[in-house]
Amino acid sequence: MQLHPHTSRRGTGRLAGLTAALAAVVGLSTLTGPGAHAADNPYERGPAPTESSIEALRGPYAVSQTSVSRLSATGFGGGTIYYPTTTADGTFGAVAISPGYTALESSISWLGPRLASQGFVVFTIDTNTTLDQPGSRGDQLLAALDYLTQRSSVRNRVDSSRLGVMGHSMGGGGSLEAAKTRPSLQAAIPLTPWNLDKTWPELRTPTLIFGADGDSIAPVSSHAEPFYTNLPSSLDRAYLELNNATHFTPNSSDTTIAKYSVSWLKRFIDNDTRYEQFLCPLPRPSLTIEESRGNCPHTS
Ligand code: 9J3
Ligand code: ZN
Repeated sequence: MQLHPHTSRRGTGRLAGLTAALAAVVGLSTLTGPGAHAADNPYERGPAPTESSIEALRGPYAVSQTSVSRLSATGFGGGTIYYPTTTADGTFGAVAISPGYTALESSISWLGPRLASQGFVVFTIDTNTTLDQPGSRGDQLLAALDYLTQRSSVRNRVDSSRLGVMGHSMGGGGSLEAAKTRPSLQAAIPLTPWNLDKTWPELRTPTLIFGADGDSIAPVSSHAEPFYTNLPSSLDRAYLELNNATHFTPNSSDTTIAKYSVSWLKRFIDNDTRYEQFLCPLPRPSLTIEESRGNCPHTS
């Protein structure tokens, strides 16, 4: 297409031309957020990642938090929203995270600032009761995402079309239930998940399942592994089995969980192919990873 000298795809006339010229002179990064550059992908956030940046305790974004009281919540038990403080980088994708059976939000709260500092709005929730089963936890994750995008004080910071779910144990089983219910979800990450339903052919959401080699509460042989195997083979999916780990490994800060979760959320919520290098080829067995399975390259 021929562009008139004084028109372009973005902006109109003299002012846009002046802005472009100014940006060229001073560099776009002085005008926008952390490590910004002219990106083809409108959902890309933050600087180019490295092995050390995805392993770091905190990513490039400063994080703020706000609590959601149980009384103000509908369909879940309240929680805490962690979000990038800046408003200079547009909206962010978001993820809701459920704890497991008998557990509170505090059992998964380490993921809030860890993931938000990489450029996501993260909602760690309490459930209605600590005894709720995976199906209910799935519904509650979806209610929390609806609260986040429609009613929360940070709703204007969230891109409601780019959402994901995570959870521990029955909360991980709940994240599979949520993805089954709402196929528009862009990513699911069950952490040492537990569910009586072993078959997930309905899922259309790219799913990364973490198992733990020493899990005696949700043994991988009857939970994480069959869940992975019974996802559609056409789906972008992965299974990472943590080495020297237990059912409760996801309840404390864990760099292996963090680095691959960040990469999965970036790759599928932000469509950020800069993170594909950490997911494909699959990580080889190591001191931290007992086994890995998945399709490479990814197809969505
Ligand atoms: O959420 C979980 O930790 C599920 C594991 C469990 O206690 O299952 C027994 C019913
Ligand atoms: Zn099923």
